[in-house]
Amino acid sequence: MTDCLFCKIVSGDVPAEIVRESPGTVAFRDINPQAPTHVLVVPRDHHPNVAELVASDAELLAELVRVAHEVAAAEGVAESGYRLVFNTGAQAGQTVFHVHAHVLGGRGLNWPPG
Ligand code: IU
Repeated sequence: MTDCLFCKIVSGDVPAEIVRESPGTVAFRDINPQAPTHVLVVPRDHHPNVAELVASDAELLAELVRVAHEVAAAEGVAESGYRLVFNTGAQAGQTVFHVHAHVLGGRGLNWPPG
């Protein structure tokens, strides 16, 4: 999608600090980190949210979750614990409608979330 920010990061038209890539995904640091580790993992293909992704390409969703765990391990937060978040829909706080997993870790995380 030409007007999608994360599509532009995937294509390299918008710069980002990329930390990991796989055949179907790209992982980059969130520009406004909410924890010492805050990385977004996105599919290269445009899908608006996780519900649409699992319906159309469940294997790609599995790859994305696998990469998210690899990011957590590489960042050194897999052992202590990390949070994987898919904000889905505006009321849940989704602001970029290209599905992305937030990988958050490196500090204690409260529950319930805000
Ligand atoms: P959300 O779940 O859709 O709210 O997450 C979008 C995230 O994208 C949010 O954490 C932003 O800080 C992040 N982000 C970014 O990393 N780079 C950008 O240029 C923009 C948003 I705009």
